[in-house]
Order: sequence, then C-alpha cells, then structure tokens
Amino acid sequence: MALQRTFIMVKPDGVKRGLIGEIIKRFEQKGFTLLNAELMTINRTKAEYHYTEHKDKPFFGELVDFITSGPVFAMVWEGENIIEVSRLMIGKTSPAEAAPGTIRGDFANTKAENVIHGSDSLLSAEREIENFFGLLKRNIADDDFRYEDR
Ligand code: RTP
Ligand code: MG
Repeated sequence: MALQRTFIMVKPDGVKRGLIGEIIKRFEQKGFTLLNAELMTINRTKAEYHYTEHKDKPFFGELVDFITSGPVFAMVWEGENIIEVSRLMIGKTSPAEAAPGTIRGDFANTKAENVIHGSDSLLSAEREIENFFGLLKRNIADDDFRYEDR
C-alpha cells in the first residue's frame, strides 16, 4: 500500500469539449481525493518544462502549441497507488490502443489531442505539481497540506 499524490490535467481539447466534470467524477468514484484544482492557461515556459522529456521529438513544437492553446484544468489527486491506477484509468496514448472504459478509450480520437495527462512516476508527479502549483510540502503524512510560494 502506498499513498501517493499525482498531477492530472484536462488538456485544452478536454476543457473545450466539456469533459472536466466527467473526469472528476471518475476519479471521485474510484475513491481518490482531490487536493487542489485550477483552470489556467499556461505559457510556453511552463509547457516546455512540463514536456521536457519530449524536447527532441518531432512533435514537440505542436505539443507545446496545443497545450498552450487554451485553458487546461490542472489538478492534484491523492490515493493508494494513484500513479499506476490513474494511468490505467487514462488509457494508452494512441487512440487505437486505448481500451474502451478508459478515459482516452471513451473520449479521445487522436494521439496528439488526447483529453488528459497523468504523471507517469513519483518523480514526475513531484516535478509537475511543483511546476503548476508551486512548492509542495514534502511530508505526505502531514495533515497540514498546503502549497507554498505560489
Ligand atoms: P501525457 O504525458 O500527456 O500524459 O501522455 P502519455 O504519457 O500517454 O504520452 P507521452 O509519450 O508522454 O506523450 C506526451 C503527449 O505528447 C503528444 N504526442 N503526440 N503526434 C504524436 O505522435 C504524439 N505523440 C505524443 C500527446 O498529447 C501525448 O499525450
Ligand atoms: Mg507522458
């Protein structure tokens, strides 16, 4: 058992299509806890930092264009093994591989615009939460949860 926090983001296509409520509902139904959420339009610096691992890929420019093209709904969720479980709920990147019942399987039709992002490791989760919400108090067992330096 591992209580974890992860960064989940409804991408601009998901926000435009009115999928914020549906996505929150799925995470709530699974028993996860929403710790923070904000609708925000991010600048290129934040977007490029978020997707640093893809900076040398041919689709990097388009990816940054897309993610800065309109508001995203950024969230921090907490739960048991949430990093692995949320990636299962989100589904595979490619629409041809995303299983029905997953968020992408049910709502996404293209690889580039695929509705939702979820952190893929503890390290990425920390980095991404910090990028979008500011420094996070590190002690996960601490009830006095808050963000600093916003
Ligand atoms: P994400 O990071 O957004 O949660 O998605 P992921 O882990 O499933 O996929 P990843 O390989 O990290 O790719 C990040 C995002 O880049 C866009 N992408 N476009 N045009 C393409 O071939 C292509 N490949 C990836 C997608 O928006 C993907 O979610
Ligand atoms: Mg990824």
